[in-house]
Amino acid sequence: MTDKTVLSEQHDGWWEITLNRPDRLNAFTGELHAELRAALEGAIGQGARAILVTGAGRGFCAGQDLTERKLPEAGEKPDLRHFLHTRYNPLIRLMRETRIPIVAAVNGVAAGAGMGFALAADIVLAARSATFIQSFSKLGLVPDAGSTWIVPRLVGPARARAMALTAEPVSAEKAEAWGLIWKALDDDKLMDEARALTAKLASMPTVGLGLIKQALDASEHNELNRQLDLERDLQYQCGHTADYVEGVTAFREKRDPKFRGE
Ligand code: T3D
Repeated sequence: MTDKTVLSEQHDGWWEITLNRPDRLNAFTGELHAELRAALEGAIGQGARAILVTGAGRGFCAGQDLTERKLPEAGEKPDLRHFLHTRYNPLIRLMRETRIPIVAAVNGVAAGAGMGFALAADIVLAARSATFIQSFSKLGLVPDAGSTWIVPRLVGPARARAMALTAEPVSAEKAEAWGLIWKALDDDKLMDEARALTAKLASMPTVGLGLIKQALDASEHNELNRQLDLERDLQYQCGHTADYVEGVTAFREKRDPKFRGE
């Protein structure tokens, strides 16, 4: 037993990070934010080549812990900006800016900022029983944790607006059909597949994968000519890696490559 709100387990080149407040569906508190940031930064700092994030118990993450905030008395004006500025925004930036691939295994409901957290991962797998909920509108809030940016880009404006305005749950299977996530899996297969995928990513050319993330992120705002130039420049960098040499050599020698992440 542990009272840690985030568990971090090292494997061969990859880390599994688990939100651990199962009785609160892993809702975010200040403590959980701090432990999650430390776990992600620790894994990256110790040379992780891939990271898996998931939730303990029956939920993935129910967003902000709604019992943590002191509600304002008459006349008081709380500053919710502070919590986005110091907690959610740095978390989403860290996940999007790291060159290490992150897989999310959404084992149950992902609501509010918990959905934004899941979608900040590079590849999102979900159990068929999981649901995705933009629950903010029920509280008089706007979607945060990057949701107003990523959801319309993934599913288009019509679905993004309806999700945000109605707060209706979207099933994992519909999320897959819409392109919100990569794959919905049978509940009992989720963690095995997520771990196998993360281990596979950790054995791939790490520098190249990081540059793929960079290229796809940049394409969100680049026009074609700029993106073509970027592809040229990133390919130049790839050509200097040992993994590029290993990949081509292994192909020519008709054997499996052994990438070192360099
Ligand atoms: O303040 C700021 O920083 C602003 C930023 C906000 C970012 C946000 O994320 S706002 C959105 C916050 N999240 C929500 O609004 C979701 C609230 N939860 C729910 O709507 C439901 O729990 C779910 C739809 C996610 C799941 O429903 P269900 O029926 O499967 O489970 P449940 O019975 O509602 O929840 C189980 C327990 O977890 C329950 O506790 P209990 O009754 O057994 O003692 C419930 O209170 C607790 N729980 C669920 N979500 C939260 C929570 N406790 C605290 N905070 C939660 N977000």
